[in-house]
Amino acid sequence: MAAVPASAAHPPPDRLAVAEAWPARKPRVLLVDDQPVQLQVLYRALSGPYQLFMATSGAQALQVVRDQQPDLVLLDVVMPDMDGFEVLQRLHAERDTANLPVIFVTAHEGADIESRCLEAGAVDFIAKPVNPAVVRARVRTHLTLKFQSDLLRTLAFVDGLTGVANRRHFDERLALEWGRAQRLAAPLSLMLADVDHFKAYNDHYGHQAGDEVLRRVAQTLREQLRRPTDMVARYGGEEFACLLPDTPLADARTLAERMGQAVRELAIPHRHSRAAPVVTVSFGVAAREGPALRGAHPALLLGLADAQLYEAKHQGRARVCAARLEYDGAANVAGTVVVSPASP
Ligand code: GH3
Ligand code: MG
Ligand code: MG
Repeated sequence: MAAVPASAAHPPPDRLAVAEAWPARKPRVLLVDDQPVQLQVLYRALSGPYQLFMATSGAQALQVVRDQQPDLVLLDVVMPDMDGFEVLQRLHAERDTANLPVIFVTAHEGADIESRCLEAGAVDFIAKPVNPAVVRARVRTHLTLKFQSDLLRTLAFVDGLTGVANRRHFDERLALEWGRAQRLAAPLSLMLADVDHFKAYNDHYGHQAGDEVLRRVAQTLREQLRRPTDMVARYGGEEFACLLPDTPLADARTLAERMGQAVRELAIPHRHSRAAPVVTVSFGVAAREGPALRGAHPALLLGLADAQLYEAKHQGRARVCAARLEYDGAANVAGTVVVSPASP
């Protein structure tokens, strides 16, 4: 039989949903088998359209997953030391790899082993000796499903207009970070940023120009963040929220000042603002610091940031107001969390 050219054997993704979901880079596939000759068969079947990684033991496979973050794993079931079932179990136990699709490859035949593989959480099953065309087809199908679900997950967490995180994503992260900060007695800051006199901006320059302002403000706030754990989200309308783990109030306040200055420096004319001749933002910042505040809830931090934002608006806009969440002297009494002035 004449060799099939690689391009014909691996047609490019053509359907719209597929084309949108597949990344521009080559998909990454990890091949795991304790027998090098089996690895070679899989390698030959898949080389070309994919970036391939290989491992000859379960332990090595877990290491490659950590180092290379593949999109899909073809996993031999029977291996000495750690078999495929155990590898899969360990992948599912880790948050980062819990959704990594795994296709089992095994010489054992029969409905029994097949159903055991699928029950263990594999997305599919390929019998040895493998048929290269079947391997290619299954890999393509499962990569497509994987990229589509990645895309959906991303879309569910991103604000369509500005590209930053959406409210839902922010609320989830706030709950997580609040719990972590309370447990570790770590500082956590929260910032609410609201565009000043934005209704007047829309009225004068039009809604589309307003949308463009929101995009540029979101981008500018994001550019000022320094740590990978910092997050900016569209909280609603023309209001943004930043979550800053391990950041005490004084640092969050400095960051808010810098963000405010960066937005000013965009120099977007705003003839109908009473705060400045350009687009500006007001900030309310709140932080929890020190030991766990018993009985306190993340909504209290949000409420405090909101109260500070209100104060910033009240004082004339285009400024930062900040406060710390703490007890009012009666230590460890739930519900006595009060506003205190920011430390200098
Ligand atoms: P303040 O300085 O007190 O914040 O005044 P403001 O005019 O910014 O506040 P107000 O809450 O009165 O108005 C907010 C405006 O933001 C009104 C609304 O039309 C506009 N807005 C909310 N979401 C969007 C959006 O997605 N796009 C555009 N262009 N405008 C929006
Ligand atoms: Mg506003
Ligand atoms: Mg508002």
